[in-house]
Formats: sequence, C-alpha cells, structure tokens
Amino acid sequence: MAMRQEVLSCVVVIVESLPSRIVFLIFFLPKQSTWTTYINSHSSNIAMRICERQFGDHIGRYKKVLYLCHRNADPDAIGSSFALSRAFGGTIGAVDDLSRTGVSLADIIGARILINPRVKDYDLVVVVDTSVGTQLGDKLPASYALVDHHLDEGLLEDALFYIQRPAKSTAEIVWTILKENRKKADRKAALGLLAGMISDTGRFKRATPGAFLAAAELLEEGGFAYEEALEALSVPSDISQRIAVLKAASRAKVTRQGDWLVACTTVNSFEGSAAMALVDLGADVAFVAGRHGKGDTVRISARSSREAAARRGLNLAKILGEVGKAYGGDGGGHKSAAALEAVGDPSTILDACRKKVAESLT
Ligand SMILES: [Mn+2]
Repeated sequence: MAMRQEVLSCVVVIVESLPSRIVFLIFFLPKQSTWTTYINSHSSNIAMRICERQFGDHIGRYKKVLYLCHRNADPDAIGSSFALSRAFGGTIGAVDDLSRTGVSLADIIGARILINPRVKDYDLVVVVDTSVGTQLGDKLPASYALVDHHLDEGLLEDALFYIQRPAKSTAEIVWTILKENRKKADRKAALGLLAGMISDTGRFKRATPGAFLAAAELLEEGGFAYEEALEALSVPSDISQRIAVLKAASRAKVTRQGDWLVACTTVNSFEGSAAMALVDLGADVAFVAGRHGKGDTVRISARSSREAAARRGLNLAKILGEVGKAYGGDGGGHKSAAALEAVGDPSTILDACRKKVAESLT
C-alpha cells in the first residue's frame, strides 16, 4: 500500500510537468477509483469520490444520518433512500413534497419521510438522486455526501464524499452499495429499489444489461412478483383529468394522410394528457386545443409517436412555433411534444396545424 502511494505521488508530479506522458504512466495505476480518490483527497477542494464498497466505512463514521430526496421526490429517490436507511440506519427526508407515484410507493413499503427536515439536526446529510442544488431549495447543507446517477457536476465540488456514476437509476447504484457492503435487502427494500428502477427506466424502455441484471437479483432477493412492483407505481389519475381525456377522445376528428393518422380535438383542460392519450390510442400526431383566459386565448398541445419524429423528421416544436406566431402568439417544445398559445378560433388554428403536418409528411 505504501509502495502504491509512492508510485502515485510520482505519477501526480510527473503528470503535472510532463503532460505528454500521461497515458504511459497511467498504466501503473491499479484502479481508476483509487487514483481519483487519491488525487481528490490531496487537492484543494474537499470532494472525494468513493466507490460503492467504501460507502459503509464512510457512513459508519456518523451517528445521525439523513438521506435527503429532491423536491417532488420520485420512486427512485424514495426507494434508494429507504434501502440505504434500512441497511445503514438513518432517517429519510424530502424537500417540499413527494410525487404522486412517490406517495404510492412510500405507502406500500412503509417509508416514513420527513418533509423539509431540519438538516442541522443531523451529523451527515446524504443527498440522494439529485443532480443540481436548486432541487433542494435552501435545504442543501454546507457539507453533505451524494449518491446519484445523473452526470451533472454541480453538487460534486462541495461534497464530503460522493458516488456518482452513469446508471439508469440511483436504485441500481444503491443495490451495488448493499451488495458490496454485504448487506441484505429485505422484501420492502428490494421492492422499493425495483420500483425506482422501473420508474427511472420508463418501465425498462431505457434499460441496460446492468439494469436487467439488478432487477432479476432484486426479484430473487425480495421474493415478490414483478407485478407487485408495477402495482406500487400504478396511481389512478385524477377524475377530472380522466373526464377531460375521455371527452377529448370522443370529440376527436381523425384525418388520414397516406399511412398517417392525425387527430385534432378540443377540451378546456389537461390538453397535454389528452394529446398523449390520443397517440397511445393510435394517432401518429395529435393536436388538442383549449380556450383559456377570457376565452380568446387558445392553447394547443401536440404529441406525436416516436416514429413520426424519428423516421419522418416531423418537428412539432417548429410547427407550433410557426403557427403560434402566425396567430399572434408563440409556441415551441420538443420534436414530439410541443405547445402553442395564440389568439383566435380554436378550430381555425387546429386546421393550420394539420396543414403544416400534411406539408411536412409529403
Ligand atoms: Mn433517478
């Protein structure tokens, strides 16, 4: 070990004076995490990157630990904090509120979460699943630790220690932390982690081999059926939202353009959800208009299938921007999800949108 440290200090000195030899010298380093830790712990800032195996050692130095989730805490943040607190002890907190699915998951696994806890009451705050300080409002303490899968650097510099690596969910990283520290996940902890993984991977649409492996291990470890984790996340939407979406669908006018189906409809609330539902039902592109303000302001939400954006280059942000401007307003967003606000008659503006789609698909 002493020998390795000598080699490392050598490397650091030479790297600084002879940058061209970096690649050659790095071959002497035993493990990337070791040299990152070494360099970080000897630089002026205090941030220290640690690997999953070292988490138990570090957390064991503090008596009162708070795992702090971001505002509108989601299943990934909650499942991860819950599993960490079961394995290493500590309290769970969240800033301001939980998301709807967050509430459902916390209920099912029995996670007690303090809303806006006094961070000063703890020896260490571990920020979980959070990439930027603004997600914590004024609750970010001067010193803290971080466990996260986003790749933003904003919270790294002031962290006492951190684990941040690319993964599709924080839950996947937490599962590695548990395994490498020889901690078991009980049924509820495993369920929380899997629910976090399902939610952050979009039900495994954005999964990696690592996510599938971790999911299989969690199912075995927790001894529950996959459906249970799905159920933990299925929250019925608000009744007024469901009424609006059903009304929008029943009033929809569908036009066929070659092999493309474009749906247009009006409803005065939840336009975005209605447009998404129409695409789920089979429309390639959906426009949903609603009157707002004193009745002369029109908002249109638009959604398209992934194929429409990817294969045919349909760009709803551009279309809604142009139509919005033509009718005294503006619009924008993403290629397959956009909105506009303008002045005029909803059906006239919907027609203008439909024409632009026809032009762009021919
Ligand atoms: Mn996450």
